Amino acid sequence: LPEPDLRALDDADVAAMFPVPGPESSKYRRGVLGLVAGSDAYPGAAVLAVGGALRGGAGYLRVVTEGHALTETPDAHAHAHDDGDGDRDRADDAGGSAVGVASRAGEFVRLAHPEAVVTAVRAGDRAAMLAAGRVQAWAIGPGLDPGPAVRELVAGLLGTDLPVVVDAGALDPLAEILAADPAALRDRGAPVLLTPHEGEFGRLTAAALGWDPDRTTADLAADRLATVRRAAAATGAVILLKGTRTLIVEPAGAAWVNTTGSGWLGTAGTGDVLTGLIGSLLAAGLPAAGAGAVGAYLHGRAAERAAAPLAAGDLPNLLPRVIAELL
Ligand code: NPW
Ligand code: AMP
Ligand code: MG
Repeated sequence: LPEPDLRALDDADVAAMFPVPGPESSKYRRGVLGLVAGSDAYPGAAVLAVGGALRGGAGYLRVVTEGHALTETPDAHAHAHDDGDGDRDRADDAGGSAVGVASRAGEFVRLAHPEAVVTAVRAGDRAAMLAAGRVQAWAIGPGLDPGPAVRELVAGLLGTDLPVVVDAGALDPLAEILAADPAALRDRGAPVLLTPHEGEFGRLTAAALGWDPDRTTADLAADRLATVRRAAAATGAVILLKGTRTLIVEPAGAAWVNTTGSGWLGTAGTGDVLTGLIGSLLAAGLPAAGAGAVGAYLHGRAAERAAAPLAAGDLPNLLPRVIAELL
């Protein structure tokens, strides 16, 4: 088969793919997104990703944040018991919420976006994360603290049959999983979409594939598309490489290039908004590359409509106008 060409995204492509709810729609049919984001150090990343997800049209947004077990509060004693193994058992299994866990990022999200349903879980508690009900796609990474606990959560999501977006603090943990099991993504039934910036792409390919980071930087400069195609083929992931002209590349080589955006997007937190937006499109049922392409296009168009200088938090509320222009 000839290698598929690169396609430049335009308004018509995006309008055709954007999921518009029909008369039979409900919050569950629209798409339930599970978003794992935020930490004590970066609660803002979770807030920004939630903003992107809500204005991307998620029907139901479940946010999972890592927190700390409460050991002394009367509330924790009222709802949970300690069976002596050093763990605090969860008393509330119904909603999967980990009673007795406090999370700074979770509180930020609750205050900023009351629409989101937040569950705080202990670091690395994949069972509590996966107890979030009716989730149709997952997004993990903005503001997470990369390490063994996040690796547990990523492994838990890879064990589901749902599509997953992996960004930011979840990329290094995913790379470790891939280094140990190169077929980890190929063997699952649903796609994984990675959304690195160039620095993250260098770290990811070094850890997962053993690429030399300096050589990768040179390869990207010489032929960006070919380099991302090699990484997508080798990992089995759809890769969205962020930058001036964001590329979205499938493992088999089919690729899109984004045509919207401006230099004002080079500001902290814009990538976190994009991850939430893409997650909501994935939960609505778009294929992984389509969700990445539509998300990148709308995100860039929102930046074009924003008052300068842009702040990342401006982007979500510009999305309704951008979407209305297209449909
Ligand atoms: P250098 O220094 O240029 O040589 P990191 P991050 C390199 C959260 N955030 N763009 C660069 O190399 C995120 O979600 C929270 C960027 C450097 O070594 C993450 O969880 C916010 N970097 C976490 O912070 C708002 C590039 O990569 C390294 C690059 C860290 O994310 C901000 C930087 O990568 C942020 O979104 C490029 N095009 N090219 C909040 N308000 O809560 C090369 N690099 O260390 O992963 O840092 O992207 O800031
Ligand atoms: P992150 O580094 O994860 O915060 O993501 C940054 C976001 O801003 C990505 O969507 C990039 O594609 C976008 N971006 C950064 N710089 C530029 C630029 N000069 N032109 C267009 N988009 C940019
Ligand atoms: Mg980022």
